[in-house]
Amino acid sequence: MTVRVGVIGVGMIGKDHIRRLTTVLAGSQVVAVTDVDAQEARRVAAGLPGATAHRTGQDLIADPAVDAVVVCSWGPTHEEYVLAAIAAGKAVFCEKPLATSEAACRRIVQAEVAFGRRLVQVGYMRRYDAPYRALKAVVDSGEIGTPLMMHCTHRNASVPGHYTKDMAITDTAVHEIDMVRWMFGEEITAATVLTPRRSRLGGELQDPLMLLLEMDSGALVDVEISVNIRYGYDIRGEVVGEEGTAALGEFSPITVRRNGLVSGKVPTDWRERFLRAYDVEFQEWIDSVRSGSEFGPSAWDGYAAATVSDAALASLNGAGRVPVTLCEKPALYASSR
Ligand code: NAD
Ligand code: ISE
Repeated sequence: MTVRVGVIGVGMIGKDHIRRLTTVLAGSQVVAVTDVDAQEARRVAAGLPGATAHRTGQDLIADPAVDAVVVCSWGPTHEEYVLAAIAAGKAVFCEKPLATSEAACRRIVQAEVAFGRRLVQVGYMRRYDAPYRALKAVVDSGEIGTPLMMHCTHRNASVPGHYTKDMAITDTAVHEIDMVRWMFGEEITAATVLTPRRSRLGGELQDPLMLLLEMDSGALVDVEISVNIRYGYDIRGEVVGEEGTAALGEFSPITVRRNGLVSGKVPTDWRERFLRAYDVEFQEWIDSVRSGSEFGPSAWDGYAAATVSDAALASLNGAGRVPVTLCEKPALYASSR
């Protein structure tokens, strides 16, 4: 069975996912697209044999030719489309964040629980990245002892003009928030945001910022978020255990030694750094839709990440250390995290 996919939002990542669904992966066909920029939606549809450009996301979800939905529009629009897909009983892959507040994510969780079966997967692709998977395997093996801390760095060369102060948490740090829940296999219990001296390259943004996450076990995670670092896209992570440390390797595929210097390539952006992770993530999603088997990161994971990101936002806005409390986990998500 070929999964007929409809894509909502044909901006940067929407186009990249359409490319991988169309030319890289097996088992799917993009049959419909939509965007508030209707002209762009028509242009993208014209490049996809047999695809329809729908006027709205709701029309796309209702289209009987669409088996499964991919949501790649801006974060604040996700809730509406994910709820509509659940109401239509269609599998939905939603780019992160699932929604931009804890309350919106809770409504999605409630709708999916009421439906009675998992339909939602959230685009937390670090869980599919080979270096992150290797790091987690070392942590899980116990070879560095009990994990005590993790140091994370999340640097973007630049961000688009519509990027707001809050997005440093809801759009950027949310990747680490999800990743450490998965890496440590436990929930986050408190968040504190510290604001260092501002970079003049960040304009009105508080850039950089430092996020401190407290894990249920007492382990601590620090995350540097810099979104105008200019030199490239730099993602780092090091877990400190009782008996050793384990860190993601440098990402450059080659190292050049010349004139007494050693140099390597820094990825330009997330498309380059996580290229293979997105491929694996989407192939597994297509296979789950085809076979009806369990999906990856769930609505519960999206809810947990949004709850922590709400706490971090409160901290960024002056609330200091903010504790995190999750609601009771529904049985539908027993295996989630
Ligand atoms: P973008 O601005 O390039 O594209 C978003 C597109 O959505 C635009 O074309 C816009 O016109 C369209 N849009 C906005 N509101 C809409 C609506 N109500 N209905 C239909 N279309 C609408 O942004 P982007 O960088 O592609 O990000 C899109 C989403 O993907 C965001 O949630 C972002 O956080 C996520 N993202 C994830 C990753 C990742 O690493 N997993 C990387 C980049 C972006
Ligand atoms: C973007 O939306 C992503 O998800 C990227 O992975 C992240 O690095 C960037 O900061 C976000 O804006």
